[in-house]
Order: sequence, then structure tokens, then C-alpha cells
Amino acid sequence: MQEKTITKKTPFEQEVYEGLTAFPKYLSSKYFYDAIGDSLFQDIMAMPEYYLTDCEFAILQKHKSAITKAFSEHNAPFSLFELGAGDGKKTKILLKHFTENQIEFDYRPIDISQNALDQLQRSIQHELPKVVVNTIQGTYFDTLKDIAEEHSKKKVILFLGSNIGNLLHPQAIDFLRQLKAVIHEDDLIFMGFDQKKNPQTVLNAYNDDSGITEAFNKNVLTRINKELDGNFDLDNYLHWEVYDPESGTAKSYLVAKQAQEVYIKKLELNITLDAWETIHTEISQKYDDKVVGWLAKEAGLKIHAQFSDDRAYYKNYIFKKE
Ligand code: AVJ
Repeated sequence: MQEKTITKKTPFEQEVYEGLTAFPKYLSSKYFYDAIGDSLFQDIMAMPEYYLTDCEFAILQKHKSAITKAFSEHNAPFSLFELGAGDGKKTKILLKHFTENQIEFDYRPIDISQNALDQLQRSIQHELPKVVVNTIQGTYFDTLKDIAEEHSKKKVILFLGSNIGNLLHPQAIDFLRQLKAVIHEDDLIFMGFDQKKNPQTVLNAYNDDSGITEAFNKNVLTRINKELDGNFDLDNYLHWEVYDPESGTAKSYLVAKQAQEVYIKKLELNITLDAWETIHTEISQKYDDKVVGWLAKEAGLKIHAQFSDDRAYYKNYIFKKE
């Protein structure tokens, strides 16, 4: 009998295949993040042009009392879930304030990286030993079940960093609907949304001269080379950023500087790029109150409160079920 090995493609393999055989070509920004990508993103957050992180930090600092009041209304103890908790640098502002004010809560950070969760748990144990931490490892999607299963306690779900900006509006609505489906009437969703502003300021945040964002963007090609045995020549691509102030969408591309052939061995895939052909890699959506209100409404949520920095570059909204 003839043996046949059927190897199922991983989501990464599948999406790379689909995106590079499509016209126009695209790759998903979720594949920027391996150990190298995580570290490049840390570098991005430290760049002067990348205002988002500093703004959200300032908002949490400035409004921590009001945020605490909103979370602990009627003194009900709550579970604080955080999607994509990372290093928890911003969240610790709130955790510290809650502890100092004897707020009853427990913290349930969710992240795809067990390593990030272990580090986070250790650092909280060290800096804020009174905080009860229960980590949950998985993708947003798998862990929604864990959130849904909590019935006995009030829930607050954090989603910081304007990570929602990587989603097109229909996907964002779908995601908000999924969150709505796992909360009850008094539960809250607390989310960061980068705001529309001077288009030059937005463009600069994704177009630094130091080449960090370029390296971040190209990391998806590096991963294809390493993990799928591809032969992209990174020097043959430009990092190109555009921002449309009407739609509020910043888009990243890799642009081929000359015609090229690429072979991805693990996919048995040969692709060709014409000179100046593009691979679209990321959107970073910017918002205003009207758009956020519309997304919430479409998902069956309503804006309960909002907090902004002094320049109104960035906002954190609290949503409740409509
Ligand atoms: C982590 C998705 C919020 O879109 O601003 C930073 C990722 N891309 N620079 C963003 C990113 C290029 C970032 N998010």
C-alpha cells in the first residue's frame, strides 16, 4: 500500500499562500510578532514619533481615579481581564491605584505568549504583591470562552494600545460583538482608540528615519524566510506608509524595487513580483467619536464614558451593553 502523508497547513502557511497568490498581494500584520517582532515593537513604543503609548500612559495616569470609580461602581468586586497584556506597563498604573484604594478585584491577563505572562506575573508579584493574578494563555479567540465562563463576578475587559486599529471596520464590529456576547449588563469594556489628528503626525509615527518600523514591517518576510524556507531578499523592498485623513486609515506596504522571483520551499510556491508591485501588510486605523459610537452601536454596545489626553491624540472609551 502506498503511504501518503497529508500535512495540514498551519494558519501562517495558509495565510501566506493566500496572500501572496492574491492580486493585489497582502500579508497579515499579526505575523509581525515573533521574539524579534516583539522586541522591535518595544523599540517602536520607545520612539519619539510613536505617540500612542505615551498618550495612553498619560490618560491612565491622569484619569486613574475616575476610571477606578467607573470600574468599582456600587463597590462590586470585579475580575479585570486584559486581552494582549504584554508587559503590563500601562495596566500597572491602574493595579497600583486599585490596591492603594482597597478596591476588590483580581487580574486575569491574557496573552498568546506564556513567556510574557510568566514575566508579567513575576513582576506584579514583586511590585504589587497584594494583587491576585491568574494568567490565561491563548489567542483572543480561544480565551473568550474563559471570559464567558465567569458568571459570579462583575467583569471588566481591557483592550489597550489601539490594537483594534489593525482591524477593518467590519472585523472590528465582529470583534466587539464577540466581546459583547461574553459580558453581562453591569460589565464593562475599556478600550484604547488612536484618534484622527494632523495627518503628518500620524504618518511620522509609522515612518521613522531610524528604520525601526521598516524592520518591523519586513519581519513578516524574515519569518517566511526562516519558518517556511523562503528566499525574499529584504533589501529589494521599500517600506511605504500612506495615511488617508478622510477614512483615517494608515496603511503599510512593502514595495518591490525591481522585478523578482521568490520561492517558498515549504509551500512549494513560486511567486513573481513586477517592479514596484506592492505587498500590503498592515492597517492602523484612526478614529473619532462618531466612528467609535457607530462601531459600538453596530455591535450592540454603547459608550458609557471616555477619557482623553490633553492634546486629544488618543482616547480610552468605556463600553457597556446597550
Ligand atoms: C500594536 C497595532 C497598535 O498599528 O500602531 C506600530 C502596530 N505598526 N508601528 C499600530 C504598529 C507599526 C501598532 N499596534
